[in-house]
Amino acid sequence: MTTDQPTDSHAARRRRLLTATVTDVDVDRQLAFLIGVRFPQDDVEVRDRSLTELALLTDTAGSTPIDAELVRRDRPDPATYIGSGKARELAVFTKSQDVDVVIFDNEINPAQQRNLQKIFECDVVDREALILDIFAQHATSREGSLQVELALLQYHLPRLRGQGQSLSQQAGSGTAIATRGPGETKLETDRRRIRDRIARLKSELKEVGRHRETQRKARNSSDRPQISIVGYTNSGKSTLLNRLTDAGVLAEDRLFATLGSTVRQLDLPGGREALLSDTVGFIRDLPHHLIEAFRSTLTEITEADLVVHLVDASDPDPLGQIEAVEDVLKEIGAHERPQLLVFNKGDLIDASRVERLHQLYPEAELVSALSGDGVDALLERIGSELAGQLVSVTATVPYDRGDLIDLAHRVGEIISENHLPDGTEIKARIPAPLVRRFAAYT
Ligand SMILES: Nc1nc2c(ncn2[C@@H]2O[C@H](COP(=O)(O)OP(=O)(O)OP(=O)(O)O)[C@@H](O)[C@H]2O)c(=O)[nH]1
Ligand SMILES: [Mg+2]
Repeated sequence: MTTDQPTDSHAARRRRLLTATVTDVDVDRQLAFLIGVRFPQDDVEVRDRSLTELALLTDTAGSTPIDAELVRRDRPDPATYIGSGKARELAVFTKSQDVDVVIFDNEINPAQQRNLQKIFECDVVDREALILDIFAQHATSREGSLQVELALLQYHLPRLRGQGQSLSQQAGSGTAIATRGPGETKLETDRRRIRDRIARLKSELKEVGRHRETQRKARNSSDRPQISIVGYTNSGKSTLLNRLTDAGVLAEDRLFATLGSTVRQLDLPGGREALLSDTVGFIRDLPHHLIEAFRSTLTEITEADLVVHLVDASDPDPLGQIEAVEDVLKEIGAHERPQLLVFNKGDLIDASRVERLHQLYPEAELVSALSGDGVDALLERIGSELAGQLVSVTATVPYDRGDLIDLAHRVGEIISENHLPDGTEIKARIPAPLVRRFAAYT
């Protein structure tokens, strides 16, 4: 970028950012300038898309991204990430535009953040802080608020420690002796307060988690299989839940519209019942602190009988989104659950893209949660995926154990049923964990 004479690509990027994000100009919104850094091993398109996504995140967080810059570097500068010369050059521009906040797409450390704030003379944050901020603004449930606060404090704690190190370094060099005593003491107090609060939040969350576990167990006493919809943020998970179950949850063209999780009963073809849940969306480089804090919300996924991985087929980079979601699934320990890949927003893509996705992922389903196209086939497919997990059982169940016959009807497939003098002879395919309930009658 040149600060006085924007180049073509600069102007084009600005236009794209603005049309991608700013729906109406609001003078009260903070103005943000975005910076991404591309290293030699990075794919330029991927970094560019990541920067566009950062613009959407910025908009979601309530700031207006006025411009963005993709800086090339061989490696990060230890003091300022982008190099102090580049930082000063960009600062001329941001000051001339009254920018309130500079947002980095890449992760910057606490020392770099402080140095950059001095140069830009405004707030400097990174993608992680931005995502945490969005969660903090939008968390509504008690559990969600506790989780977000925990993530925020864990993010800030090492940043406080960073200040402490610089204070003691100054003290060691003999330049800031006067500040050492009170500085260290205040820092110690702040740190202790934060640690105490973190401990309290963790124990409160444990309590909430126990409650959630009890609810989950109660729901599950009926042994209905559990299906979790997962996917990149804005891929249409809530729309699909609504389409399949009349759940009536909020679905919006916005990143992170959903921050909690919702469970609804799903009626599968053939009369089987299952539980379907929708939860918080994932994103590239989802902050580790958030994953940690939201672990209990995400447990549902790690215990699902089937994970429906929903992908926005109309996204410029669906494969990148799939990878990002796989990364999070791995991190929460859910990548080995049975998974069904489903492309959504089929109404928005042309035949050649359908063909290409089909070649790349022949086993995947394609639907439009919005129009309902492909949804019946998806239900059939979910039914057969779950049925693949069924095992055959033949038993003669006494008439006073009608509950077992009901169970087989609800969660399994009935092959035959004969009423004999000493009970009902049933041949069925049922989920493996339930076979032992029939053991006495086989
Ligand atoms: N054209 C089209 N739009 C869709 C489809 N499914 C969802 N959408 C739209 O995509 C946007 C996001 O949908 P949501 O259901 O909120 O997505 P989500 O995955 O729950 O998103 P988060 O909760 O924010 O992570 C909404 O504007 C939906 O109307 C579809 O099949 N076709
Ligand atoms: Mg949602």
